[in-house]
Amino acid sequence: MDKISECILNRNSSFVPIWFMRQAGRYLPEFREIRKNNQDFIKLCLNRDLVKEITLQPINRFNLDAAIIFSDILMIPYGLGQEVKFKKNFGPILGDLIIEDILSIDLEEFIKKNTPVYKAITEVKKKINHQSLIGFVGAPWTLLVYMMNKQSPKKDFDLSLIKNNKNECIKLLRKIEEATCLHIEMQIKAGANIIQIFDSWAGLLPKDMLDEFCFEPNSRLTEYLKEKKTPAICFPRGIGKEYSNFCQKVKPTCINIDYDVDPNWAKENFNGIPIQGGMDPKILIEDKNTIKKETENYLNIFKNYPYIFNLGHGVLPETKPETISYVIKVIREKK
Ligand code: 1CP
Repeated sequence: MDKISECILNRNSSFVPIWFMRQAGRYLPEFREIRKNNQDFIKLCLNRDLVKEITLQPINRFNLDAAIIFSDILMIPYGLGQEVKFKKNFGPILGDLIIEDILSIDLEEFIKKNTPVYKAITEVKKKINHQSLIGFVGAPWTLLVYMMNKQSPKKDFDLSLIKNNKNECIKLLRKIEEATCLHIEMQIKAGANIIQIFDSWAGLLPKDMLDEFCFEPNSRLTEYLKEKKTPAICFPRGIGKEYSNFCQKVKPTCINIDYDVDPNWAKENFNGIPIQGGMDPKILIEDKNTIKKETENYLNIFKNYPYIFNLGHGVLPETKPETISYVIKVIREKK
């Protein structure tokens, strides 16, 4: 069994598996080189050979316990027929959304559009040996936010966009969930053995909307994954103290904490559910002593607890690749 499955399915705490969110990405010069010649990001995500190469870049450099397929959560809106573009120094820009059209779309078409993603997973699987192969999806709420807002909510987001249009949004949420299940199923069939569910914008939800828009869809996806005997790592970023309710209601196989979550509090309040991540990615920009101290802090807290080392969000583009090697060394020397 791969180390991550052993840690989160058997709750084995005798070792700490390591991987990083956005381990393939802009902090790696070899990624920037490929990106420079491939301006169209969606096209890049549909290029089987390059997806395989980019996914393996961090695996070839570092002693990691998992490969995560190089793709994007916005492949779901793309597959559902909404235009998705990425503008330099701005982020994603989505095209007009006609909810009626999306609701009536045939999901065969969705699979067809995303087939290169699944093929790339199968290719990566052939090239790795002991590592886990992580597939992923955006949670329905986070995808709904991008689809309705048509750009990152980081810049501008008004909840009334959804509140004033609630019935239609719920229908759309369900359609997204259906496509998400299919995307999960196809990734597993292609060779992914763990699925991470990114609810990156769960923190935008007021308390009275959390159940319907976050807990319930994550719950159904986690259930779906349990039927498929595949571990689910959930990441409801930004929900603060609601993390403990999330664990109680969703019962994920593993929960990724963000850097605002106190790791000691998490350990005491998540009912033994394996934990992943937590450390602020900004720490990796600091000096070696700080990096060592902060990394060891997480290891000490989770000493006898099933824990996967990762960050509280993705690796920042300004991180030096050597820093990733250093963090791995600190962890391996300690445990
Ligand atoms: O060169 C570039 O500008 C591309 C940057 C980039 C990369 C490297 C984007 C655009 N996506 C990715 C890959 C990606 N996206 C991965 C690869 C696998 C790995 O981790 O190595 C993953 C898991 C994602 C998932 C993703 N995409 C999330 C969830 C995780 C998170 O960061 O919260 C989200 C929200 C997105 C949307 C997205 N795609 C790209 C960007 C810059 C964003 C974020 C936009 C925003 O801030 O709202």
